[in-house]
Amino acid sequence: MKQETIFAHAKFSNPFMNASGVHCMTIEELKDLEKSEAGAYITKSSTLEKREGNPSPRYVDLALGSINSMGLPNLGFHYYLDYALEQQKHQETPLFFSIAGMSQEENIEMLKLIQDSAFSGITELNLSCPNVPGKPQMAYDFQATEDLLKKVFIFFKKPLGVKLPPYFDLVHFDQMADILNNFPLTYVNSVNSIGNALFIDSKEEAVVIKPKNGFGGLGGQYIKPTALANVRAFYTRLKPEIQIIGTGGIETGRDAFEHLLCGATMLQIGTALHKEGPGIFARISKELQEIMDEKGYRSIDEFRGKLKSL
Ligand code: RRO
Repeated sequence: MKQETIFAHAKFSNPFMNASGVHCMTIEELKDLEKSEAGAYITKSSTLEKREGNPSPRYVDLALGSINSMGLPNLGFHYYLDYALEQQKHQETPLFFSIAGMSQEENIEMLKLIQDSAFSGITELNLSCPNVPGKPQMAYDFQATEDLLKKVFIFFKKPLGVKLPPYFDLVHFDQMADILNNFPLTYVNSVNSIGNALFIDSKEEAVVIKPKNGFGGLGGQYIKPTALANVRAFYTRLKPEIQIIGTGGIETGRDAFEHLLCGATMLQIGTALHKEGPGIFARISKELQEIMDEKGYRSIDEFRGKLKSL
């Protein structure tokens, strides 16, 4: 395979990893990812304390994607930090650590604990969970995002990326990129699920998930064009030191190729991993390789970001 990827000054065997939330809640699931063909993997976004999350059914696979309103269930920050510290002693696959505090203070507290720990990997700050009733997606509040990052970078010196929700207006891409360019961020991950979609079973005349009267985050094929737009928009607006992780609608090697053309460096898979399991990483990496061989590309760097305009 010729998919070696340099990200955050480290080398990865390929660009593929899970999207936080899928197959990464328990140590057992994390271990499955570690022994898969993924180039890296990431923990479920955590809060300081363990959370049960929303009532079930709260995740449903759809023909063209998925809808979820998990509500940030997780086993608590220290469960994942203890695993990460143990894992890095005999690391086979690099591990990213995801956090999603319910407030600015909680995010700062977790980041201080990471800063003061021996964790030497990359942290992802999730600013875009759409599913906690009463809690807006932080990154739709531009001022709050800027305030948080100002406070964080006073003390946080380890590699840090942010997971963003999708944006739908060019002015919003401009405004968010202007904010992010002021900080020593390692990466931007676009996109989280498209928040608060409503999927209906017309035979039953009912919604398909229980929380929030059926409203939930949309993932999978439905969202690929939006994800590609967000990857491209940030790739063309952010300073080159800020790399991009492309997430949204990656199910085949061709989807991966498209995200890379838009400028992504790493690629996260959520819905399709949930449907297929960790075996997806070997398949998708093989499919990407077939496309690269057919086109005569010897490395991803030869085509990354090189999407043509008409
Ligand atoms: O747990 C969730 O409901 C969830 C989270 Br934290 C997130 O960031 N994105 C998503 O689709 N679901």
